[in-house]
Amino acid sequence: MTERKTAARVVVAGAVYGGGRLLAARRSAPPELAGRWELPGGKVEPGEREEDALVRELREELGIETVPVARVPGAWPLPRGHELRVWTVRLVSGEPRPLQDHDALRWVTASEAAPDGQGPAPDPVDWLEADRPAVRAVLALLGPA
Ligand code: DCP
Repeated sequence: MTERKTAARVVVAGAVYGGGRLLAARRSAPPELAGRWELPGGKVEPGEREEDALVRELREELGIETVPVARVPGAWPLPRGHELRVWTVRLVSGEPRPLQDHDALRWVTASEAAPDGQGPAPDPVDWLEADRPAVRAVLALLGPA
C-alpha cells in the first residue's frame, strides 16, 4: 500500500496595500482569537487555487475586488496542521468593510505594522502569532513605505 502524507491545509491571507499602508483586520471570532489582528483571508477549499481562494475570501469578508500580485516567500505554521501563506494583493474596487469574521479594520504604516516595534509606534498592531513573521516578510518584500 502506498503511504501518502496528507499535505498541510492551506490558509491564504492577503497583504492589501496602498498609499504606503497595509490593511489589518481585527478578528471577532472565535473567542480565543477575537480582538487580535490578522492579514485577512481564509482556508483554501479542496481543489481550489490559492489565488482564487484569496480573492473569494476578501470578497466575502471585506466586500472588495482584488488581484493577487505575488506570493510572499515563506509559510507559517498554524494550529491543527494548517499553514499560512500570504500574497500581496492589489485592491481593484470597493472600500473594505468588516462584513464577517472581523469587527474593525485599520490601514497601518510600516512602523505600526512592524511586529517587533522598529522605531516609535504609538499604536502597534497586536497581530495573531502566525501573522507576526508573515507581516515581517511582507514588509521585507514591500520595502520601506
Ligand atoms: N489565521 C491566522 N492568520 C491569518 C488568517 C487566518 O492565524 N492571517 C488562522 C485563524 C484560524 C485559521 O487560520 O485559526 C482559519 O482562518 P479563518 O477562520 O479565517 O478561515 P475560514 O474563514 O476559511 O474558516 P471557516 O471556513 O472555518 O470559517
